[in-house]
Amino acid sequence: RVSAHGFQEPPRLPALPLIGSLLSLQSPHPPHMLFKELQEKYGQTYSLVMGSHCVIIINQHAHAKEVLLKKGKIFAGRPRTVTTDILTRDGKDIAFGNYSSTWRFHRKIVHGALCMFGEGSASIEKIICAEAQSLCSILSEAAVAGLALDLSPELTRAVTNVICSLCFNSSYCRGDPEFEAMLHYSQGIVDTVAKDSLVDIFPWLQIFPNADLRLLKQCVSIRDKLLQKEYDDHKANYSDHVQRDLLDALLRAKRSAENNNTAEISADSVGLSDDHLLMTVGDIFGAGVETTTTVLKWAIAYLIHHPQVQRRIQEELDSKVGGDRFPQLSDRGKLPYLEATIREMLRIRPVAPLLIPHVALSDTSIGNFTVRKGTRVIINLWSLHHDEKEWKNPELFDPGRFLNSEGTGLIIPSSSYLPFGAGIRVCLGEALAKMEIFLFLSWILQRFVLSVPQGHSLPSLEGKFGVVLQPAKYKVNAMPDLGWERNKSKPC
Ligand code: HEM
Ligand code: PLO
Repeated sequence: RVSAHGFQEPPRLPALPLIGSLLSLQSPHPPHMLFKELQEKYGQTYSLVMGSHCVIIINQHAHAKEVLLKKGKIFAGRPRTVTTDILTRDGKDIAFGNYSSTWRFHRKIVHGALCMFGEGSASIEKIICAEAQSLCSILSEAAVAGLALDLSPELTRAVTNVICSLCFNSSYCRGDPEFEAMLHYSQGIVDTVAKDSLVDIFPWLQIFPNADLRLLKQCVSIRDKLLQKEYDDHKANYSDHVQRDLLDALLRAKRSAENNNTAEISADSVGLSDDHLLMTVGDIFGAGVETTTTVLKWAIAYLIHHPQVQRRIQEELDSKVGGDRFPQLSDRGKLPYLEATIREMLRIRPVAPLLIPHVALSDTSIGNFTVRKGTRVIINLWSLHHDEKEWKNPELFDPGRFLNSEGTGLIIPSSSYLPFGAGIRVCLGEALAKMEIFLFLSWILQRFVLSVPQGHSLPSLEGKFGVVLQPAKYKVNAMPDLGWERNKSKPC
């Protein structure tokens, strides 16, 4: 259908009454791959019906950028779904909360608090390095004992402690039962949340609502108890004169709203209720843990598959940092190959392959397609990052594609690259995540050679689809790097 202005409806997958497009979506592949395949038949941008909702799927960067950047404000909405409402007390957080003045206010406070610890700031670097140090000691112990290690719990603890410091000014020791509980509930949430919005289109995941919903509610209730405990402690020890962490920053905003407002405008009505504060800090904590840990697990899996890449990073570390000191943030500019490898990891296995769904807040258009208010828009980052027209051999893991022809400087060879999204809903933790990934990887690779333990197979590179794309479990052999041992004279 073409309108008088040349606008038309996007191609639509066949839809049946009630079940929408479900039948066309039966596939053994996860949604991001299926959506990529469907382009062949329906074009790069198409729509489907999901229950009573119209969903547009975008598989190309021009339309993705129109949604995220050019018309970012129009597409800044988020859908309400059963599972995210359970997680976030009906969207009282940042990531799953709809566009509103409360949402803008919370993003601003968090942004400010993260900047305070931000790039170049000594404190965040120190916190990450202390965790990297402790992670490396555990790797050393395992190496001495000749143990094959599942790195996941230790990586998660290191990353969790960084975000714990930022959010709550606290950290977990090895074997802390609260940490074990956190690992468990967080995985339960990742396994069940946002499947309604991203995935209730998919019949093979419709074992829902029973078991999944029960698990989600259980996990959320454990998480909420932990969050509440931190909240109560912080409230009890709050002082206007010291800001220890993000929770203090949120409490300060709440206090100042309470002090400045007249009786009619309460802190609650500007979105500074206890629920809002808890959900915001829960978001940052959850995102802070699950995303960075996932990237590090993918990174190590790929480095084991590609020992030549690992070697080249180690040579770069040897020559630019050496063995007399540990890597630091100011080395980032000197280590282009490591940076290129991190970029390539975020391309080939994007953490959030479908971002979080966006919603059109008014009638609008994408390219020549009309879009009605309320339409959900899914940006398929997987398609953007694996687009054959944009990337040579997109399935190939090749950090070199992010280097200039001399191999000395970094480039972004295609605009079809948005690992953190873009525009008004861009990731809030991009700078923090990049610092952590760089420091953890450089510390580990300065000292250890990672490989598959004898008798084990190479890690699977197939992701498990969910709100984050997680790698399967695997074991690693971490051998002290002889180069490091040789070079080391006085570790600081
Ligand atoms: C949103 C990627 C780490 C906090 C997002 C989105 C992506 C993303 C793709 C969705 C953008 C959209 O819907 O358009 C990543 C990647 C990470 C990472 C690849 C690690 C490498 C983090 C960290 C934090 C964080 C460490 C917390 C400190 C958030 C928040 C949002 C978000 C709060 C929601 C923003 C909003 O809806 O306004 N991230 N993220 N992320 N991220 Fe990250
Ligand atoms: C991860 C499990 C936690 O227990 C709760 C949580 C909160 C925020 C979510 C995060 C989970 C997954 C990754 C998300 C993040 C907000 C932004 C981030 C969705 C569900 C991304 C990558 O978009």
